[in-house]
Amino acid sequence: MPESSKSPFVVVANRLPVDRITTADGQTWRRSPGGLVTALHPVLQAEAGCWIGWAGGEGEAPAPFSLDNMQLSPVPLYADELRNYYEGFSNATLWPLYHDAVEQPAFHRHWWKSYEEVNRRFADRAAETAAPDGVVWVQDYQLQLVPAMLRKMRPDLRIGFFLHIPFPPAELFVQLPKRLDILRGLLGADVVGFQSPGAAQNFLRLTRQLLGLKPRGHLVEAEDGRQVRAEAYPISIDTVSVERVAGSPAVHSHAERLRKELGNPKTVILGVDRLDYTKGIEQRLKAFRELLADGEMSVPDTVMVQVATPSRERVEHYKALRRTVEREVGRINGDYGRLGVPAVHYLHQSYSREELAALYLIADVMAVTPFRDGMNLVAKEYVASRLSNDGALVLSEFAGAAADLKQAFQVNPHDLDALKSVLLTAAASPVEEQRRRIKSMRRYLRGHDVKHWARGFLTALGVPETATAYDSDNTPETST
Ligand code: ADQ
Repeated sequence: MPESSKSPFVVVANRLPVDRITTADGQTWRRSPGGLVTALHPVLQAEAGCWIGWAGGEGEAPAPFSLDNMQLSPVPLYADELRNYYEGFSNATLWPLYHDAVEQPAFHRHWWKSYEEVNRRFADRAAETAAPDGVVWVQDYQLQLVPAMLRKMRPDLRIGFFLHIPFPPAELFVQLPKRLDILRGLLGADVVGFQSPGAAQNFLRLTRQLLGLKPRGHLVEAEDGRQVRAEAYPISIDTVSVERVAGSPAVHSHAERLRKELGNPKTVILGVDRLDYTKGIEQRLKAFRELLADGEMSVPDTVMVQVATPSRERVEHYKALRRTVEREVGRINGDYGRLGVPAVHYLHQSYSREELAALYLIADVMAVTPFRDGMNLVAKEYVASRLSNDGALVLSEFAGAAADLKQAFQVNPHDLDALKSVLLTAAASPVEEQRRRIKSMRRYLRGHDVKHWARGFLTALGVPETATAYDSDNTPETST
């Protein structure tokens, strides 16, 4: 690649922030509506930046292209790599292990080999793409080896890494057969960012325990003598744009229609999660079933809407979870529903931001009860959408979001009785109390949005304030 077309700012993530769409004129790309791209798009634009990632699909990758002034550099993933690197080591080893081993992590040596190979491919691409003395920001657990691999090839770069999921305590992490490679991979970065201070502490403690390093405060000197910063930068949402969607007349009329279709119940309890065993969906359904059985709640006064976004459908744990959740929904509806009036409305589908916003508007109680979650943006989106300041958020203590949303009705989701009782309390909470809680959380989210997050991280990485003090309209657009 000629020097002149290299990028001073490069993002490396497993996925590119685009979706392939088909129009009358053929195939094209559309920016996906995720929070990460919303936060980084202005920096990428201002800095002629490039995003490296997988474009979806199996086999050969499309040629690099640009969209909304971002350079996009697709990396191929082949069928065996999707099985071994992605579904295997990333989603059946690291994902469960990093989430408190809620499900048993599986270890296979050929998964690791593939993880290394794919990480090497991403690192090579970043090394080719980054301009001299540039900044590279690597994202998430699929790419933990990239910082060290890249550092070896390009010692001139400033390298950041952000982990979107929890980082486990030593007792769990030491189970990982390749634990030293992972730690050394991360230590290749100048700044390693986590969702919570506890996760950063877990990491720093492990550098002492497994590598004999001497962390001090947020810093640790790596084996090659560099200072590495490990600290919490809790991610957030694009608050203003969530508010804008929630305030639109079209979303309001959609919400009214939805509520009517549900039979105008007194209380709607909503869950919105990827269909993932970390999210506590089963336990939440069980709590609702017991409340109906106890006569504490009744249909049609109260109904539950559970959106379970399709996810990782080829991984065994996910197939099993889907069966269990759907069996539980069937059981509840069989026992407590009536013709045309189910107790649980279960939706295994993806939705637009507008449709999700309409659901947030009809939710009197939003139940976000993961067993473990890096942050949980759904909780933040719900709060920001409640422009009328009413509504009640039930939030697990084990979501990263619990540290930010302190006025939520917090609960230990492992304690079924506590979960039942907090759902009742939230549903019956006086509107003045709801307003006090929601208002204060909304205020917090205004000051702590996703741009604040990106700015905090990039400032720690030494990217000048001017490059991160951006503001622009981030509405995704379609382009060829
Ligand atoms: P996730 O585990 O995917 O993210 P979450 O933070 O809740 O969890 O983000 C989900 C996003 O997907 C939200 O923005 C939500 O609106 C959207 N979404 C959910 N269901 C949808 C549906 N049916 N249709 C369309 N969109 C849907 C990981 C970590 C989290 C961390 C984030 C960001 O597991 O802990 O908060 O990354 O760092």
